[in-house]
Amino acid sequence: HRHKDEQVSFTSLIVSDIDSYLDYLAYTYTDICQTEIIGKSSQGRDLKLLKVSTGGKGKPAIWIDGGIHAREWISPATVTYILLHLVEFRDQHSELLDSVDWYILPLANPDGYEYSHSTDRLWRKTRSRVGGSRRGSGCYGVDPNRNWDFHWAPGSPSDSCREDFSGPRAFSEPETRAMSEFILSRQGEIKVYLTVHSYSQMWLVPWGYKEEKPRDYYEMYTLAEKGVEALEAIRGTDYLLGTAAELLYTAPGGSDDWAKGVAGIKYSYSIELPDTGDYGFVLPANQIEPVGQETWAAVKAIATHFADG
Ligand code: ING
Ligand code: ZN
Repeated sequence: HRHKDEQVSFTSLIVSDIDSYLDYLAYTYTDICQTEIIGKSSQGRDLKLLKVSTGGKGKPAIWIDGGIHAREWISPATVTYILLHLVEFRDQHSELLDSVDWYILPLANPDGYEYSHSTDRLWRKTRSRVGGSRRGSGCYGVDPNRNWDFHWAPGSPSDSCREDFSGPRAFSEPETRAMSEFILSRQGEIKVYLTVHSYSQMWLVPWGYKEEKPRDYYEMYTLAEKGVEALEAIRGTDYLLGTAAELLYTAPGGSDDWAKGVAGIKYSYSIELPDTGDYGFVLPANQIEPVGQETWAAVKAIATHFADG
């Protein structure tokens, strides 16, 4: 291989920390946990999801993914924290577990995550080879939050070096394709799509690709408000609630827009975890617990809405 350094022929310890924890949960709590490899990354890493369910058919399900962007380390940590509480403290919310199924993918972009640990702390994208010799740019990676097939916007080949390169085509990345295929295979069942990013302390509601709001924006906003209120009640962390276009910028090809626009998941949100910029992406590890705790409170509040019927 010409790009030997980019091939995975070693065990990646950072990624396997999280993978092993999912395996641990699956073999310790066999009655409610099940791992599933929903696909592979460009470099061949597993995309490992944990399903948490007490069984029975026709229950609403909640999807949560973390780590779409490599450098947002607080995201996989928080999603893993949520998983820990959901499973290991199951007795504290048994009614919730009895009425809602969970699909949780803590590490949606394992190649990028590994690369941000080994080589470039602020890497955002995947690690696919998009700017090969034919295209000329020699750059790697696609922004997996611009790559979803809903109002996907092509860039020019010379854009492949950009941090928000949308890819040579929609779903060019095996990571976004695998997630989308899994979600479509559970269409109708998944009632909430949550994707966890950082940073800026915002609860983002579609659309991200344009400034107009969905027809049912008020309902989406009202449920999100319950999540934000529960979150803020823990330690007073301030969150802004609104559309990405309103609070940040318009951006096509995002996963939350696709989940709503294509998969038909009414309640689809992107959560931007702390902080607001002091540490930014390089949030200290001592923030994992408090951020995990408050985010879990928000997720529980959202899930309770479906437990009530
Ligand atoms: N921010 C998101 C990004 O992908 C976003 C914000 C979410 C835009 C959803 C559009 C749709 O740019 C981070 N921090 O990744
Ligand atoms: Zn992000």
